[in-house]
Amino acid sequence: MRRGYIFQGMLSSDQIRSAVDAELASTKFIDVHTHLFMPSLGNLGLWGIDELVTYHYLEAELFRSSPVKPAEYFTLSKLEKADLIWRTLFVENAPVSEATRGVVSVLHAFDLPTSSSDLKKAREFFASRDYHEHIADVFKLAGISEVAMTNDPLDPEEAPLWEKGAMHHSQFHPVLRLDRILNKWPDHFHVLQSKGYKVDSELGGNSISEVRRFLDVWSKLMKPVYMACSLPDTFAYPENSVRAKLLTEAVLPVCREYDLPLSLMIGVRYLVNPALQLAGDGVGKADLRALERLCCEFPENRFLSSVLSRENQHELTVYARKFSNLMLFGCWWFLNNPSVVEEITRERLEMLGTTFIPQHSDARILEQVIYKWRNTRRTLGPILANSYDLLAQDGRAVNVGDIQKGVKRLFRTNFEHWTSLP
Ligand code: HDL
Ligand code: ZN
Repeated sequence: MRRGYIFQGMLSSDQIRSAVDAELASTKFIDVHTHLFMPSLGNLGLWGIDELVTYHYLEAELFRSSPVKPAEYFTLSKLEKADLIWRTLFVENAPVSEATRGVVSVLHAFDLPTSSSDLKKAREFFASRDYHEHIADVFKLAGISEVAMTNDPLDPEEAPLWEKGAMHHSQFHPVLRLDRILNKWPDHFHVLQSKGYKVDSELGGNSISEVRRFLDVWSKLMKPVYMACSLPDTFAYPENSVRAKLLTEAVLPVCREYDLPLSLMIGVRYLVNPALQLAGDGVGKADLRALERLCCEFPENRFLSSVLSRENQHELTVYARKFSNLMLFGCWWFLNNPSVVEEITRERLEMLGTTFIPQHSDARILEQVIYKWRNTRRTLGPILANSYDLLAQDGRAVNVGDIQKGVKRLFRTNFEHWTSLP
């Protein structure tokens, strides 16, 4: 997109805001954490109106406005679920929550009716789309050049696709996801055994070297840009546990060997309401001394981190000042709402300058990147402009180049350098 402004030299306050908005609009961002899938992973990639409307964020909101019980809801077909959610959250009620308004934003982006009584026209539109062209259109509307995926080597549906040689895609960066290994070893070590890895539940014998061999095989197969794991609010380190042993003796050494960051996403209280299934997770304040100790004891490893509790954000930002091998990213999940994004981003700019990654979409459905990045630009524009405005007020002239470099660092080069992206 051409930059619609030509400002020379020192910028006034109004020009700073215009320049920030223009740079945010014209810079193609890297989306550093999503649950999207490259086209060669087939039906794992979710897209279209029925997936958008049955997003687990909306399922949680449905049960607050409908008499339907979760057990009954989950027996419905995808179309029946979408019809129920559309009627309840979009017709009977104005869609004013972040997640409901996001669906409206996607429909509007494709010039589709946003207040229909049903999903007929939207279904016809998405059914008419060519998937590959649609991906290109969606990325363009979202203003992103590429996304990082979430790829689970122990997912029974996904793993065989990689083993059969799923074709890589330059706009979809693989991420080796470790939850089943680090958090659910007792439930999954037998899968490694079935693939010929000599491991056991207590990590006896050659288990650690065999897990490293497993990670080596998958690092070669997937070519991930980083490894990742979500962790509970109770995550502790140091700790005499299988997780701590796997993390320090297998995962971190392989990350060093392949020069990969490890992303630690901390603070989930899994299935606080199991009846809601994927929508059933909650949030808990974590003890970030675990992250502190890992950053301190493993200075050769690079860490990415996003934590889920608002109450952990200030100390996380302070930790980023203490450890230059720690890169913060995003306003994750329950934090991805303007009221919280504003607070988190302001304190990060104040304490870290532009040395962090402000946001990721966490998109599960392709078209969500459209509204999640539109919201990010809308929320962060005034906040970023304020930082440059204060600089000008305090005596340092601000020019367009400053803003261009700052926006690029926040939304592209911090991640590129951290992950050694080509
Ligand atoms: O663990 C994660 O990556 C989380 O983002 C979960 O997938 C969560 O369910 C989610 O979708 N958050 O937005
Ligand atoms: Zn996620």
